[in-house]
Amino acid sequence: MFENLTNKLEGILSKLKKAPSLNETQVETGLKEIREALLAADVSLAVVKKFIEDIKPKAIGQEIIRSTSPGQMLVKIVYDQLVQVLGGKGEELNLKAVPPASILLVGLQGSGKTTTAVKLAKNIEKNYKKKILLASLDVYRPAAQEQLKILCEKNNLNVLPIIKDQYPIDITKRAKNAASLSGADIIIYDTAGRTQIDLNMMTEIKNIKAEALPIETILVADSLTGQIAVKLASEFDKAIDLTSIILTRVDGDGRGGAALSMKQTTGKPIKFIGVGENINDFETFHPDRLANRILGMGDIVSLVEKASQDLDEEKMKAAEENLKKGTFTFDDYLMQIRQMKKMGGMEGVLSLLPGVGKVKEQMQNANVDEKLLTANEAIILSMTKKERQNPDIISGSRRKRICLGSGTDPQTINRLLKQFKMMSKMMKKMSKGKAPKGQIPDELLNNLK
Ligand SMILES: Nc1nc2c(ncn2[C@@H]2O[C@H](COP(=O)(O)OP(=O)(O)O)[C@@H](O)[C@H]2O)c(=O)[nH]1
Ligand SMILES: [Mg+2]
Repeated sequence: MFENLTNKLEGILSKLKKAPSLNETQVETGLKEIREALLAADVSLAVVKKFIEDIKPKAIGQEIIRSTSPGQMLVKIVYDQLVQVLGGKGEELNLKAVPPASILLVGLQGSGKTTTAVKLAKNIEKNYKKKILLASLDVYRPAAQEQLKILCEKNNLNVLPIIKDQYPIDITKRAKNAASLSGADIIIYDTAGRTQIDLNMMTEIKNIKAEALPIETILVADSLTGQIAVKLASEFDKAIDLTSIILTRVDGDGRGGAALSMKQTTGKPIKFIGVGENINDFETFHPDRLANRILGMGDIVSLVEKASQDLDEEKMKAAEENLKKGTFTFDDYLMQIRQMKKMGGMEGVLSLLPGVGKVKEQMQNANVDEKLLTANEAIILSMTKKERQNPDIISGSRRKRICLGSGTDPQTINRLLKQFKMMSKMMKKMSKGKAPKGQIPDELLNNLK
């Protein structure tokens, strides 16, 4: 899925991501290519415009320039924006209602409603451990009700028995009764579709909705229809207030325009995608995972991590400022320990010391114990916010609590407290020019062993 867009973005970004430096023209060209790729993927013009407008200031601004690896940073910026456009954190199905809660599936004929009703039921059963009743309100298409019944029976799902010639509203009432009697938590209504939206269809759905009082009104839309699916969603929403979207046939969608335009254009989140004809070909929609797939770079995750590590350097600078001001706390220290572990060595944190001339050499000779870092991290994590800001309050009973929380012994805690005190004292001295620069005093170094 989304192969076309993936191929294009991969081409554009892999050229840029290796560049050791990027000038404004290169970035501009890259953005223009991304714009074209999105348009070719049938993403709506308004969404594309906003996409480029949002990343532009970041891409040609400080974030790229200050970054140690501008190409990778650009990948991260594009990735973040993709996640944003796809719906940010993503939204879960809303099931917070007095049971039986109703879910109403609407959409055009052939969009995949009946198949989706069954897929969704299986998904809810598995992930939310709820008892479900399905009911078909499609009294127009021959054998539509039987289709749902057969699918449900095949998949061990409860389905409302068919009574011939009953109106949709009456079936809805019957479903509510049956659900109450059988103790079902959720009713999923599969409704009739038309080949296009018409007044009769909307009136019928409105009436059904008034009877069913659904907590979720979900449009099932065929992603292969691209912008038509998005327009359809807007129209349905205007008429009957949707709560969410399920996109089907995403397995065959090489472009991805509907998925990328839906949230921003309609304001409604995509909650699931159908990715095949089988009952299990159904996935919770995760914007971040999809953005990963779309960027199509197996190494994107590590790239992004690397990029955010670059951002950590800014936090390190802030810690350095605190250090100089003498307001260095255990929170700053924790951040340093983590950075240090990432960088795979003690040098990182000590490179913060003003004037690091001989530090590296000293460190290598001193054999600092990396395990101690992990213990120190556990200790700081077991401290309260207050204790991290003001370690002087750590009394006997607090120390005992920290011991238990971190799985260390009082000795290790004392050593960390002593080390921290010494460090901040020394930092203050150094920043005031009262201590020799470019050298770590032996007493501190010994404490790190
Ligand atoms: N490839 C693929 N086919 C699907 C998907 N969802 C539904 N279909 C197929 O689309 C056709 C119509 O589905 P149906 O549920 O009957 O649509 P309805 O008219 O909206 O109820 C069936 O052949 C389904 O197997 C999907 O996510 N991927
Ligand atoms: Mg159907």
